Amino acid sequence: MLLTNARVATMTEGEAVEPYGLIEAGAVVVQGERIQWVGAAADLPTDFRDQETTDLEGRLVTPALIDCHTHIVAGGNRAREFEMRLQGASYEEVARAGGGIVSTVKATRAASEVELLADALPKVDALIREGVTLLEVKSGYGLDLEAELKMLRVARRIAQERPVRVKTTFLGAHAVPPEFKGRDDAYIDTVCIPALRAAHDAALVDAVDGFCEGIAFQPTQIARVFEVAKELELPVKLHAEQLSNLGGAALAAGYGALSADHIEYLDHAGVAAMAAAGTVAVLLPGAFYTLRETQVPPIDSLRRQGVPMALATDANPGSSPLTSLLLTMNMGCTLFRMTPEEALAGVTRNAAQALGHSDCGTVEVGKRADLAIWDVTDPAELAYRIGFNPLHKRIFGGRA
Ligand code: DI6
Ligand code: FE
Repeated sequence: MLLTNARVATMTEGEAVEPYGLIEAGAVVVQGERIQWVGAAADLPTDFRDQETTDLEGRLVTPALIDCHTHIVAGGNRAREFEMRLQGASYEEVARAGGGIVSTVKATRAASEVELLADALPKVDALIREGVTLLEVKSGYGLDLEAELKMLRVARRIAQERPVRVKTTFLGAHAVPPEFKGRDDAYIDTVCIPALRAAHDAALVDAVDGFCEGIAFQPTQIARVFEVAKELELPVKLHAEQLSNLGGAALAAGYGALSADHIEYLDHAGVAAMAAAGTVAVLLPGAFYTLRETQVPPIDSLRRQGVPMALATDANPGSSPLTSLLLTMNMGCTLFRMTPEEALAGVTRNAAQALGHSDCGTVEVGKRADLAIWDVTDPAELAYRIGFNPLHKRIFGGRA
């Protein structure tokens, strides 16, 4: 397949590279699943010229989008909690009153795999319609062995039902379930860790996550889970510094974490630890917006220290009922003052890095042909519009 007459935002990095890695009057050659050539059409080698050619009429080509942090498999919804919070209850107050994550746990435990899948697919479809080809899905609403495994099996099923790749993350350390109230250490040792081992044995886990927060788990408890992850040779990541600063990002960085996520309350020491470890900052403006948070993540500091920034939906029924990466990009710019180029890198190259994927996220020779073709010419337009989807076509592993 030869795509011509395109503006290609390759999103490659480097000294002599244009913003967005932009190539004008570009062409992309796709062979099977892979990108075989990309560059200015004028430089196209003659052996690539006589192929099935698509004239893109000046459209923009970018890497396909990647949502690197979702809780898209979950039972029920939390519209009532939304109402409570609008009447003044805080997210933490709702959680302490037995609502919040725990109410989704009840609904998730009660749901069958078929029901959970049926609930998740329309949301996955919304992402796909915006050019997503890879998403991460976390467990963490089961909080017992069987229900955690059930969630992860549903997450794996998504990739069989839809043309999309899925990375699964074990998030047993998400909240203390009601039956362990006041016994959080016992929960970690007798449920969370055995469930992680069982899920790993069933080949259901690609990475391990936790929620390090006053209303969830302390750093010492997260460390116990991460020790097991290390033993199992699974990469880790962490919900850190979302509502307060417990030093979670630095803890995660100490384990060579792929990412530290949320990080509104991250301090300089945390940024430095992430920079040293090569840990990606996954920013989740949907949760910031939904919770009407006012503390903005330390974007300038992350930028200055060269910490790669990714953006994700955090799609979940409580703090971020959001299934649009384009809107997430807009929020990253408007709420966090990221540049449109950073926003696009955040849902492509840096999102791939946050998932430990080196085979996608840029338009480069040898990478998977996961591409998005847009009815826009200026790449900044992707982050600028609100509630408008200019996707012309999505290419998944070389298939339109
Ligand atoms: N932080 C979040 O934003 C999600 N999980 C977490 O640790 C939201 C979880 C929820 O409210 O259901
Ligand atoms: Fe989350």
